[in-house]
Amino acid sequence: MPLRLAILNGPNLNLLGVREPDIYGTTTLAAIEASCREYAPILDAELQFRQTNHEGILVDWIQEARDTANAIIINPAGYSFHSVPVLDALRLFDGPIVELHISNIHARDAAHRHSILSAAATAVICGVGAYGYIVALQAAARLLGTLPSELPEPIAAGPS
Ligand code: CA2
Repeated sequence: MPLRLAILNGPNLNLLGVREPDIYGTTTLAAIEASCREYAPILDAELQFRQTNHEGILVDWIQEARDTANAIIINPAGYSFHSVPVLDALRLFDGPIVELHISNIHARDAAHRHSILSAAATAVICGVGAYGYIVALQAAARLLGTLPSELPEPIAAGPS
């Protein structure tokens, strides 16, 4: 049975590639989704890939993932820094949660430095740019113990 991964994106990420390319790069969210969908068969994964500008919708999708996904990959964007409802929803998810940021949030200003959601995450990836989504897919499969054995050795069997 394929791995089911919910990739959830928060506010303003629909504008990726359009504004502030020095921080977030020039890749659009549609191009990121296409890359993830290209990579998914290597992991035998089925993807939900979604973006919303609305906190309640993100909470609904996290709750929905309890029944439809084995792991959540989430770029919560601005909700990272203050959203208790998103934190509470993540805490109710039983599987691995990979929190992902395109930029290195630790190198940002004080308002963008501390994600309160990391307390509910299994893993946090940041600063890898748009490629972080591919790293997150691998991380989710690894955390679920389903990284395929035919992957190149450093990916499949690296240090645990
Ligand atoms: O680096 C990331 O992925 C972030 O989650 C992006 C958030 C930011 O608040 C976090 O600190 C780090 C901001 C997303 C805003 O999206 C934009 C898209 C295009 C241009 C400007 C912002």
